[in-house]
Amino acid sequence: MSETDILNKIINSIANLDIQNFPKLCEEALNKGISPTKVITNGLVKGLAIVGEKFEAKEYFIPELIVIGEYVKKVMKILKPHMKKTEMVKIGKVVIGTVQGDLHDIGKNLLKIFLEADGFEVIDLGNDTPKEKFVEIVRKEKPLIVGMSALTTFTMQEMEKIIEALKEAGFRNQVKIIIGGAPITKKFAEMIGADDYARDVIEGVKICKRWMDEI
Ligand code: B12
Repeated sequence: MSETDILNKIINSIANLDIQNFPKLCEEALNKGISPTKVITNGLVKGLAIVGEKFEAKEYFIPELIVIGEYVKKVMKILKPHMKKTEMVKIGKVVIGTVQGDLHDIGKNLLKIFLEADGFEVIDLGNDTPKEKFVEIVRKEKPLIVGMSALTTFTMQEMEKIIEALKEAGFRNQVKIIIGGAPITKKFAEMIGADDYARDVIEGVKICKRWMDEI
């Protein structure tokens, strides 16, 4: 089987919720020398996009989405040990979290894996994270970067509240803020005073690394 064949099989197995087959396919991909990054970006993420389309087309419903969320966690466990860890001392501390009221954490969990693989120390606040928690952890851990994720139009406004809370606590100038998630745009990031936005985790990690070089 060629690389494209395996990646297509991975995409289809996620899109069709063919859970049993997936771990085997991942291992097959890794054995063939396909990098875990490729398995995630050219396989997993593309499959998830189809799941999203099927949900929108009312082909899948909430129970399927819950299954897929759990499923992705298992898959990450298989792939994570294969991701190249930067051997150097940690290059910087990043606090990440999905904002309050939002339970979507697949994208945020991917961000964590990719940041860690590139040498960042990541403090993950999980999902449904209140602004007070962001402030508390920034005070305690003094990260260089704060990353926020929101997947719905009714939770994205929380990001602005978190930025305001960080300002009020006097930390805004001590951290760079990056935001992401399906409804987020560059314009929205500018509007609420975030430092940047990324369409995907690969771009997000690139931005974080660039910031580290600038510091
Ligand atoms: C899976 C899913 C769920 C699962 C989540 C499981 C989990 N553990 O995360 C469950 C079942 C819990 C769920 C619940 C709900 N969901 Co839902 N869900 C989805 C779905 C199908 C996929 C989301 C996903 O994980 N995508 C895959 C990941 C990889 O993509 P991603 O998160 O966007 O991340 C990528 C980028 O955005 C970026 N990124 C993300 N975050 C960040 C952060 C930073 C800093 C950076 C740099 C990058 C970055 O990197 C990733 C790729 O590289 C979407 C559909 C869609 N098209 O997005 C709907 C969707 C987001 N859900 C939606 C809705 C409405 C709901 C519910 C309200 C449903 C309901 N009626 O109860 C609840 C809300 C619960 C809540 N309070 O949050 C709507 C939101 C619509 C809107 N108005 O905003 C969507 C768009 C579906 C739809 N079209 O109706 N959902």
